[in-house]
Amino acid sequence: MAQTIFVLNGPNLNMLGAREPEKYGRATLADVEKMCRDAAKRFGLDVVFRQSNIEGELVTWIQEARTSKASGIVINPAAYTHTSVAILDALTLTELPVIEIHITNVHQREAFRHHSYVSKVAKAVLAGFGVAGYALAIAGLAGIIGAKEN
Ligand code: CA2
Repeated sequence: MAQTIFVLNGPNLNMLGAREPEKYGRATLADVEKMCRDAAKRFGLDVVFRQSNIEGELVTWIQEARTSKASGIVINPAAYTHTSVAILDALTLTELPVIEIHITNVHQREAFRHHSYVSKVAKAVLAGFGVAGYALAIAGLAGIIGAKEN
């Protein structure tokens, strides 16, 4: 049976492609979902791809990743990266491998974006590759969970 990974996206990422293309690029979230599905398919992985503007909904989905026996999580927590102990706690409790991804290089931006709660639990962090980082994150997670490229 194929392994499943969750790709979770935090607040405002539904605006991708519609605002600030100089910062976030022109791809929409639907384009990112397709990229993720294509990247995962190379490794024989199924994808649950979701976005929410609500912190608690992201916490519930992180818990669902564990109860549904997913193999790992790729997450762009967006602004909750810098504020959410609840998301950190949920990710810690899943005991699943977590890859944190940011479209922009958060370390070149405002000081409040330099700290990430999620990095405390993430196996790896990607930032600054644009939306291509999602495919890189999936390839990295595939290696961690032992999914072979087909
Ligand atoms: O670089 C990233 O991926 C971020 O996670 C994006 C967050 C930001 O708060 C983090 O510090 C870094 C913001 C997501 C907002 O997404 C938009 C997309 C298109 C247009 C406007 C906002």
